[in-house]
Amino acid sequence: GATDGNEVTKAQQAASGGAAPTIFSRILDRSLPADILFEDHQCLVFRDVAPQAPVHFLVIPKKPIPRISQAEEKDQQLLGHLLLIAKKVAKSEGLADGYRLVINDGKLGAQSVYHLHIHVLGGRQLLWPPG
Ligand code: D5M
Repeated sequence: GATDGNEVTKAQQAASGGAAPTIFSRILDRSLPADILFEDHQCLVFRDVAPQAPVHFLVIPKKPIPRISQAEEKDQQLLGHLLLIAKKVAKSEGLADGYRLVINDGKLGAQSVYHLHIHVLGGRQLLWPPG
C-alpha cells in the first residue's frame, strides 16, 4: 500500500529526481561543509576529503545522476559541461603540466558515492595502469 516502506522509498527517490540522497546531496544543499572551488547553475566543484594527489577535486552535476552508466542522451550537454569545468578548474589550480580525470562506475569500478562525479587528480607524476 501507499504507506509501506517500499512506497516511502520510492516517493523519496522521486522527490530527489530518481536518485537516492547521498553525502554529495548534503554538500549541494550546504548541510555538510566542503572546500568549494567553483559553482554554477549546473555543477559544483570541491576538494576531495581523502586526496590521492596534491591536487584532488571532484566535479559533480547538481542533477543527481547516480553513476555514469545511468546517464541518458538528454544529459549530453551537462556531461560535456562537466568536462569543460574540470579543465577550467584544473588550470586555475595550477595543473599546467597535466592531470587525470577519473569516473568510477559501480562495484568493479570502486565507486563509493552514488552521485556522479569526475575526479581530477594532479600535482605529481601519476602512474599507469591504475590499480
Ligand atoms: O569516490 C568518492 C570520493 O568522494 C572519494 O574520493 C572520497 C570523496 N568524499 C567522500 N565524502 C566526501 C566529503 N564529505 N567531502 C569531499 N569528498 C568526499 P568514488 O569514485 O565514489 O570512489
